[in-house]
Amino acid sequence: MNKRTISIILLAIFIITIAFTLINSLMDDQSSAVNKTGTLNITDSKTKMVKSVKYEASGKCLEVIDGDTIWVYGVGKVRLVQVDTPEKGETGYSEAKKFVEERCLGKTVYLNIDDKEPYDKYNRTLAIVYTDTEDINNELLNNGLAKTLYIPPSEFKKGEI
Ligand SMILES: [Ca+2]
Ligand SMILES: [Ca+2]
Repeated sequence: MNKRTISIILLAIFIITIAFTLINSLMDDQSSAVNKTGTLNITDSKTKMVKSVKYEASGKCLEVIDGDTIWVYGVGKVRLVQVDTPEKGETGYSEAKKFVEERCLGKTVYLNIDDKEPYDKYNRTLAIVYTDTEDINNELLNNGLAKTLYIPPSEFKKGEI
C-alpha cells in the first residue's frame, strides 16, 4: 500500500466515525423529543412557592418566534396559553422574546398541553411551557412581559398558570 491509499483509508475511517457519532446524537435527541411524560418541581420567582407539575410532551426548543410562540422539536409550533406578548414592532417585543430565548432556546422544554383545547386555529399546540425549574407562561407575567389572555374552553383555570 502506498501512502495515498493509507491516507484514503484513514480518512474513510474518520468520516465513518463522525457519521456514527452524528447518528447517535440525533437518535438521542429523538428519544427525548416527544411523549415523554413526567413531573417537575417549579418555583414561582415572585411567591417563591414550589409546585409539582405534570407534563405530557417534551423536546428541544429549536426556535423562539416571539415571546409567546416557540418551535419545539417533535411537536412543532407551540403557543403559550393564557399569555400574550407584544407583536413584532410593538413595545416590549424584543424583551419578551429575549426572556424566552435565554431560558428555552436550545434546551429541553416540557409541555403541559391544554387537554380541552390542544390546538388553536393556526394549528399551534396550546400549552404551558416549563423549563427544568420555571413556568415560562407564569414568569412572563411575573416579569411584566406579557398580558393575561384567557380563552375558554381550557384545561387551565383562569390565573392557574
Ligand atoms: Ca402575541
Ligand atoms: Ca394537560
